[in-house]
Amino acid sequence: MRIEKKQIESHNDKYAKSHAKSFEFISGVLTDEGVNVKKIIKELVDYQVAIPSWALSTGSTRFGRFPGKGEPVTFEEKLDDIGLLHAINKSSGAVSMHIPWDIPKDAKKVKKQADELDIKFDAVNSNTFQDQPNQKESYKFGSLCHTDKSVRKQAIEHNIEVIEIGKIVGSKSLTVWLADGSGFPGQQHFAKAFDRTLDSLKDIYKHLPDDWMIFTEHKPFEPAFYSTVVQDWGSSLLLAQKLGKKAACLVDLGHHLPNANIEQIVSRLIHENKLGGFHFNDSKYSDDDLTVGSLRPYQLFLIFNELVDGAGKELSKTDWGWMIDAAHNIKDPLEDLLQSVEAIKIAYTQAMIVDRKALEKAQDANDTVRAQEILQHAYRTDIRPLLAEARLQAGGGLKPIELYREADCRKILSKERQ
Ligand code: PSV
Ligand code: MN
Repeated sequence: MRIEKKQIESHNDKYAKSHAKSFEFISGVLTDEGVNVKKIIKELVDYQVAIPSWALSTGSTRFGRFPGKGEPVTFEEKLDDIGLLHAINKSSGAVSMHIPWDIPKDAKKVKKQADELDIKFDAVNSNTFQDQPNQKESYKFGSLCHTDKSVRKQAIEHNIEVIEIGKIVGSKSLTVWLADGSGFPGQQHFAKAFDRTLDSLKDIYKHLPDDWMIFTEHKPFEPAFYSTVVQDWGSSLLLAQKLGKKAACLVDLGHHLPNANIEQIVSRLIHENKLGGFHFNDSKYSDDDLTVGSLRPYQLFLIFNELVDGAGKELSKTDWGWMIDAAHNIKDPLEDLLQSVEAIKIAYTQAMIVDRKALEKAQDANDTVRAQEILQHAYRTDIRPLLAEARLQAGGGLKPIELYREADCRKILSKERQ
């Protein structure tokens, strides 16, 4: 399904008056505060968030799956869904592929389809956490860390194949998340498992094109419930430092033990020039993979506050990767993704309006109260009309979820994919 320009325009006409009123109001307020509204709008038009190909259909818990209607099956259909999202919000112009879940039948053809939909290829993800049919060796006891050389070799070759597919579609980074670890004390020698992982990654690194990055993604537990080889940002940083300048760390917001100060981790990685990218999601317990910003929007804002501070330029101009990694068990996945992208851009915009000079002054003077006031003032400012204005200027819809529903997208997709 493709949404027509006319549909978007008539949707925008309906809300034009109320949008103009709220946009004018907040622009005036921010301008008075010294914010360059035009610059922010331009950045909001440029800043894109990659949609994971694996999040376009209903996910599952281990207790069941309740699939929705009209969900994509082939990678081509998944791309079409991202194209639909991007037409609506003009902010989802990238896809993150997971191999072999997404081996495109014809990579060149898929690249053409993506170009037509104005979609770029963000990081490609390898998968050595599951055995595939006809696979020679099993990953039951790990992949890149495995004690058996032939298993490691198979996992290395898989990553190299993923790079090759990524090269055809124009991707520039490889994300490696490993389930490698152990289920019980004594099962695995921590140091040896780490060394084997590093050696395997070194082999993959050798095949990385010069303009590519490899991202190591940490996670404290699951599926390994006693130890995980790359369990935290410390191990991830060690690997990235030992691999070289084409390696950096990927931060998945759900991959931290409860109450971890993620914004401080982000700051530290930026400081060491080792931040690679993000997997955005939200959670109450651990890796819940919920809609971004649905539970801890203030934390998300604080993370973006560090990003804006550390980048020293527009985030769209950095080479950091911006991806969502979520699962949708209850909601329509496309509506959920529209909400996630919106939440990311809200947090980013709030971070852009922080009075950074005043914050620095307050920090230097140990004025804790002032510092908190400055951050919370930005966080509590309703900047949503700026996002709507950016979408309007880019040719998207003023109210993404409303537009998606008005255009009956899910019903049409269900009919098309019966
Ligand atoms: C693992 O939990 C993870 O966050 C990795 O990024 C995987 O690639 C992804 O989820 C799979 O859904
Ligand atoms: Mn992830």
